[in-house]
Amino acid sequence: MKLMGVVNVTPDSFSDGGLYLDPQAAIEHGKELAAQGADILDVGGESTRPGAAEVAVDEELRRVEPVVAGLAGLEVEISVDTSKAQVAEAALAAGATIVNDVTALRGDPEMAALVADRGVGVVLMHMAGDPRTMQVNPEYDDVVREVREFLAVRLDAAVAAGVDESRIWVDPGIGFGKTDQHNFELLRGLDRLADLGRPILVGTSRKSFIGRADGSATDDRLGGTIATSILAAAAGASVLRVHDVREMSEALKLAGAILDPDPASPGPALE
Ligand code: PMM
Repeated sequence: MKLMGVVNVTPDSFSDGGLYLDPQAAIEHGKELAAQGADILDVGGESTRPGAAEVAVDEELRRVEPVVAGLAGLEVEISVDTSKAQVAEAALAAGATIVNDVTALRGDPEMAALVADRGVGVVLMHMAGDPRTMQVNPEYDDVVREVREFLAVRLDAAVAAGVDESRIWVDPGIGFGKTDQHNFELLRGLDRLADLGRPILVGTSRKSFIGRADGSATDDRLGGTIATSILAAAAGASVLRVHDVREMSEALKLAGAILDPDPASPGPALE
């Protein structure tokens, strides 16, 4: 199980927008998440929340590059959350080793070739529509089947473009063109994505469907984040993208001791 800690360098992300717009503050935040147990730091300069405005490439570069450079050299991998090849290229040059592309390599015609050429990891995420329109009446017959089919097609396309299959992770895109029920169905049915044969990344952290289910405010969704993430892990997710790394890491230790006991160890002490 891997934990991906979120380092947003944006003025408008839904949960932490504006908090870490200053590169130094974002770097400090990333270091803190690494110390708390993050395996990967996901640096993003463009908000993908519903209705978010697009960010010009120069501005995204200006936000992301110094933060990736400032975090490079830590004992963690760095992913860049972008769908722009120019931003990915600069981030890879600055030390990132994974491209987290919410468009699954559809957003920029140069992206697949870049990932293939650099031999880096890539996250292929499902999104219906784009962030401006995706929450307008999303419809599926069987959301798990359709997300699975989409990911299978994008996986084939990535491999055909020369991307090393062993470096690809897939992601159902919780909240990206889905109703609350769709999100629940996906989390329940995650095991149906297992036969894609690739690690599954899930990001539920602080998302609005949690707030609609339990009445919590954006920066107060830890309970729902932990519940959804642990259930996702139990259903087959192997990478969790979260803002609250310390708490998630604690919760995972307990869940792991129960779900994945090491027969050689006496189990957790009952003190
Ligand atoms: N969610 C957000 C941004 N990037 N990337 C992946 N792979 N999966 C996600 O679920 C995902 C993502 C939105 O959350 P944020 O605004 O807090 O970063």
